[in-house]
Amino acid sequence: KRSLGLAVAQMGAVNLADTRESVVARLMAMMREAKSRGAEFVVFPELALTTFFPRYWMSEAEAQQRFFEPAMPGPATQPLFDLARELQMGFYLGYAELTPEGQPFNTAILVDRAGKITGKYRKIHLPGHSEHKPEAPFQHLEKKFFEVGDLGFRVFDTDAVRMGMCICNDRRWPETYRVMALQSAEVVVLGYNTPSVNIHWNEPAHLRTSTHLVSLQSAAYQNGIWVAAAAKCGSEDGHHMIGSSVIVAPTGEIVARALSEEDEVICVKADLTLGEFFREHVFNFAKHRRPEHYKLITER
Ligand code: CDT
Repeated sequence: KRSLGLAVAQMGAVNLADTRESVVARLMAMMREAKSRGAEFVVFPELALTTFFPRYWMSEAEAQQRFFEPAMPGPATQPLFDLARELQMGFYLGYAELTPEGQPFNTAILVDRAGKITGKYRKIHLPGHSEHKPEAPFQHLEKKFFEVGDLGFRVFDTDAVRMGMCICNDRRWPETYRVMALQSAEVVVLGYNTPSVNIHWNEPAHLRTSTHLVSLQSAAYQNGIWVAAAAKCGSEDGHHMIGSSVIVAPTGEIVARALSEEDEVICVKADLTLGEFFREHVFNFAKHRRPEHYKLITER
């Protein structure tokens, strides 16, 4: 049986005053713990290096200066790559990317056990708004601070596992996973920052967690894939975000779930052959899909 020691490193709050160096030290401590528990790959959150800054109104220039990475690895993040090579541990990391041309993206990378970047993804489904909402308790300015990702939903063979990536709001859209499953993804990894309060409508608090879970569980089952999702959660300077980081099997079942809203590692030995049964039988795409009846999906 092919298997992968798969860990999710949930993060508690990163406050505005926290330095990149202190955050990287937390990530490194969790990478070491994941290794000691048998992991070969660890998933870190979306925008893992800073507070979830789209909640604050400021200019694009100020956001880029304070929260974006012009280089990856950069001086503060290099130690994480060095540790990955030392421990022979792959990872997913979300961060705010500023390209040499000045384009801002909400980005995630895949890094292999040699500490080399093997894949990049730029968030496609950007939630929120671009205008100032002074009446709201906080902002959700992803549409102001980021451009729509331009790399599509690709898959990457990393240490002999076919992996796909997405970021936060992408996880709620079935097309995200289906496009990667059509490229034979075996594992989809993602990070998220989900505020407990929805500023757009009066959503009951419990739905923030249940819609998160139902999205991941249905996607895992309907595509015969493992899904591993890492939250940044807890109260960042008084702004609470949900936890419930999980690892979901291709059966749609949650096999590990974080209990806390703090830094916490969850870990499983993921049987990569499990998804094959689903992809050979009920979800044998080549045999049973009827794309001629799905055209509307790409036309609208
Ligand atoms: N980071 C992110 O994409 N969060 C969104 C919040 C949606 S409410 C504007 C999410 O889907 O969890």
